[in-house]
Amino acid sequence: MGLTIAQKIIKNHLIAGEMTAGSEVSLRIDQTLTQDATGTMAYLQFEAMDIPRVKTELSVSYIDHNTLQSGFENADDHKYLQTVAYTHGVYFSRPGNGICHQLHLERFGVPGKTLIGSDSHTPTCGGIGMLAMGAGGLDVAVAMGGGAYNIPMPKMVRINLRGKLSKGVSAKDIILEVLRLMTVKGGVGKIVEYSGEALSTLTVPERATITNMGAELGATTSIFPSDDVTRAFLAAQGREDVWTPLCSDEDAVYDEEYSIDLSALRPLAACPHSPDAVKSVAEIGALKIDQVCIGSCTNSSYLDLMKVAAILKGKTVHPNVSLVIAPGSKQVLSMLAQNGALADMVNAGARIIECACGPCIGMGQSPKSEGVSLRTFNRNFEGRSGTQSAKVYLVSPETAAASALAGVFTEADPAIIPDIAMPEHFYINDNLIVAPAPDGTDAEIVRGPNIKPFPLNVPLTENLSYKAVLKVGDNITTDHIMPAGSKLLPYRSNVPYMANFCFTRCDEQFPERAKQWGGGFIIGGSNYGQGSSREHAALAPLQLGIRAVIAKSFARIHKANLINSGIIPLTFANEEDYDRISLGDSLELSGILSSVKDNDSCTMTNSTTGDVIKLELSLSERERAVLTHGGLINMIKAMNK
Ligand code: MIC
Ligand code: SF4
Repeated sequence: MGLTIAQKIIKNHLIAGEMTAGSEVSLRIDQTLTQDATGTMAYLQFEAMDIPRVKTELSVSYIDHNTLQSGFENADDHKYLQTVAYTHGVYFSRPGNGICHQLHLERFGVPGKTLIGSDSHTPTCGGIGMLAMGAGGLDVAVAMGGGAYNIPMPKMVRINLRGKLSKGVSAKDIILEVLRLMTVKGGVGKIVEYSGEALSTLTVPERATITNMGAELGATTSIFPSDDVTRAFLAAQGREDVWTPLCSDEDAVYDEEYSIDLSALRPLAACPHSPDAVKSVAEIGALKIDQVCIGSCTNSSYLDLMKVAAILKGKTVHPNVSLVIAPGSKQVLSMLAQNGALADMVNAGARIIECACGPCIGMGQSPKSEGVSLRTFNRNFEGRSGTQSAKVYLVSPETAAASALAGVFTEADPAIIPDIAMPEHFYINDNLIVAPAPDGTDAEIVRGPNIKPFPLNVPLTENLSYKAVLKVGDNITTDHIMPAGSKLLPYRSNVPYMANFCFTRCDEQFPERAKQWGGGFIIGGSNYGQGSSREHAALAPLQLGIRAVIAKSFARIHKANLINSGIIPLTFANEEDYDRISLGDSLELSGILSSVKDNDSCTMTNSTTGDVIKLELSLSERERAVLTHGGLINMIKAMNK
């Protein structure tokens, strides 16, 4: 039987496990990336492992999230990240160089290799045929130390693209259409591969928009073949030598297939507050808008911003709209500056901000109260922009630019969108990448006062009796669990402080209640923990004494983070039992240690109501051991004794 693209890469990197969907596979990881919001924790964990130098082929630490620096905290963390990278063999991308995913695609990604990153949008490099996955910081730390990365073997989905995009319709509209078809939980446990006659019409930056936002499907990753288009992109980046061809076998077998006719696609938008609440721009109509933000790891490439500049050229942004543009990388910004496109944007009234995540993660540029904000980003979760009442729509760069001029939702006029060709040579200057110290150098690692020890769980005991300290609904995101934004992101190295804000978007009293009740269990709906890879969404609950989360289903990365923290993820055998638990009920998991060790199910007694509820445990042997030890760090420590 033939293999899919992802199966070929998995086969080449398989350390242990069977390649049958659902069973755990251990993969050798060639490259890792971290960013500054998750990186401090990852390197603290790496240091705790006592390994002098990373064992990967390449590891890069990027600064792109926490660049507002309204206090000493971020600057201190940046210094720590720079010095820890230098000492342990990690390349360091200085602030100002750009967004990790854009940069990794431009400068480091290699077709056919494996990459994990402590950021959920790491699949961006799937745009050049890399098996690139988001992971918790601890899993990245383990991979840097030469350990395997473990995932349930995903099912394979094929999306066949035919036809050709019309002018004014772009790659963003393709992924929005996929989200409409599959929803934010439709990709859980799956890898999405793109194929079909239309591939030759999609450049690498366009492909990367699609694989980037595949994260919003909950997919393990998304991937394109490595073909002549990939080769041309790598050649233009001066890296043709790393190109290898890679495609699926003709008789490869897929578990699910979709087909999209690009010629029939119209400009789309994801409406508040979910990336899968997709409508056409025409359907939304001439809705008045207050803000437009263009950038993020989804849509900030040279090609995207050249189209934006062409739409803005010679015009003025509508007086009621604030237009903000953040180019994805120094390379993009330099090229726009060199060819005059930057001047077209500035003259039209665009507010140019640094090459970083910025407004995407609520780092500045929060919209006004009740404001309507059009963004070329990938997430529009409630409150993520920093304004709880704002309504964020996710659109393509073309729709964003045209709407910024009109002051209302507008499709871009195809007549004014130029054909922007892929440059034959991108402007290359890697002067903001700092190489690590030669092996054996004894350099100082600088730690600021913002860095506090992270919480550790205790080994699992036979019985756990706690109250339901929080009950939430479906599709809870990691932004609900551990909000980000300019006020909290600076404390990513200070879990005890962050924990005071855990779940406050859903229930302001939660942190206080958890402390008073001495911890507890959380009851969740389906797709619990979707979104970011931030392990803070597990560490903050751990800090507050959460011992188990009982949900209808879990998002992949968050489930792994819970297990790494020693918090037990349990699912309801019958989803209706969710209704038999209320906030404050006393719950007993008796015999949980034995169940975690070798059972796929267990029962929980609701002592408040007398109900006995059947729960399921879907765990690999390795995960059972991690939970028994009370988390991965405890297990590593026990093994090293
Ligand atoms: C995000 O887009 O939510 C982030 C911020 O990039 C996160 C990582 C983080 O929380 O630091 C992600 O996507 O994993
Ligand atoms: Fe940064 Fe936004 Fe991309 Fe996350 S989604 S990496 S915050 S640009």
